[in-house]
Amino acid sequence: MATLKDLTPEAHRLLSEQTLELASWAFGNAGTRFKVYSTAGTPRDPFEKIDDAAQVNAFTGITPRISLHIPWDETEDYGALREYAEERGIQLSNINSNVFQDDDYKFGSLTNSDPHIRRKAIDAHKHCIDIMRKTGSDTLKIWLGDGTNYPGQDSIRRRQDNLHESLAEIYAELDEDQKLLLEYKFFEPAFYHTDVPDWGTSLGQVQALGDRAVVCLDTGHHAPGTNIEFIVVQLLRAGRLGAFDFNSRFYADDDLMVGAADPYQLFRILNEIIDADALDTPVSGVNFMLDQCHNLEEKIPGEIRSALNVQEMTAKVLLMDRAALTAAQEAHDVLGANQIVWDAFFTDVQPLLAELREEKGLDPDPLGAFRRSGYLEKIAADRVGGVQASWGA
Ligand code: AFD
Ligand code: MN
Repeated sequence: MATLKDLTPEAHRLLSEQTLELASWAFGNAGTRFKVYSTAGTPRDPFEKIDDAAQVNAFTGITPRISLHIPWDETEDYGALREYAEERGIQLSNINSNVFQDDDYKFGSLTNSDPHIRRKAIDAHKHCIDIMRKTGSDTLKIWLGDGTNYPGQDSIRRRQDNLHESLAEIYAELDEDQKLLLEYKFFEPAFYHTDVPDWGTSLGQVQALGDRAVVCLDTGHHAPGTNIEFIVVQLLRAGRLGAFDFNSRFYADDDLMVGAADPYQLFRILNEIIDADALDTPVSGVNFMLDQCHNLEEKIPGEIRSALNVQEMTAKVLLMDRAALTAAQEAHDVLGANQIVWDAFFTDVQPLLAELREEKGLDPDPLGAFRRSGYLEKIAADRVGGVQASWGA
């Protein structure tokens, strides 16, 4: 069992200053291609999503940012939305493009063989950049559903060339203080090949653009058994790890609560982050985000639980004696080195986290405190009528 005194002053600072970015779409209705279930109280617009995100931050103290998704979060007045968010302690952050839900993109968006479709997709990203200038966002996040379903359907090589050309035009549109975040996913919605399927493709494409293009690693976007922490090391060494989309999976891109399927994997990922001194986002430039869909569980509690899961694994890693680990590694003390990692993973950090929250003036039990707040009952009663937000599939 560990308490705050078991942390070094620097580890205490890192844990205390840790932040995560929430996704606006986590608060909307979500589901699968078979059914999107609705929940009483679901937000009807980005303002209500910000209200819900502000609840997660109010009880956890570590989620002061929100990613928006365009057009799902399209609004008349982004200045008003930004002001509304900032009044509630929430910063509008990454802008996620969406060129995967329009019939014109059936055979691809930025990779499409038809230059008119590519133009439409590029312009959709330029629209996102315009929005970034109004929200004060510094990152354009791109995930493409582009790919093919059968061998021979299209030219894999020409699509890569089209992708580079399209991304280069989008990248050139960015202001000097803005960056491009390219996310990969190994399959779905395309089933034979995906145009940005893996970290190597994303890395190659961003390196061809310039220094302000980086990779987004979504933890649910790898084939089963992938050593994700290895990819973390490689992208960090290349100086191109821009962000995580944290979630967890049992089978595919399940978008489940981070850590729920494999907390040890989350621990190992954070271990490589801390080993590389990359946890401190303002210094490392690595943004830690949640990208999840709460199909069945209540959304705000699901986001609180997820943020606490990341915080818990981070605390465990920060407790590890890295000097002893390095010494054991250099001595080829296999069992000793593994024992250090193992012991850290199984350390109970709840007392430590309770102390940390009390230091911040927060309830030591964020989830219980939120449930006692009555917020869920209030929004279920107040948010009647209108059209509930969903990811619009
Ligand atoms: C979907 C994609 C990807 C992306 C997110 C937001 O799989 O993870 O980051 O939508 O566009 O989950
Ligand atoms: Mn993602």
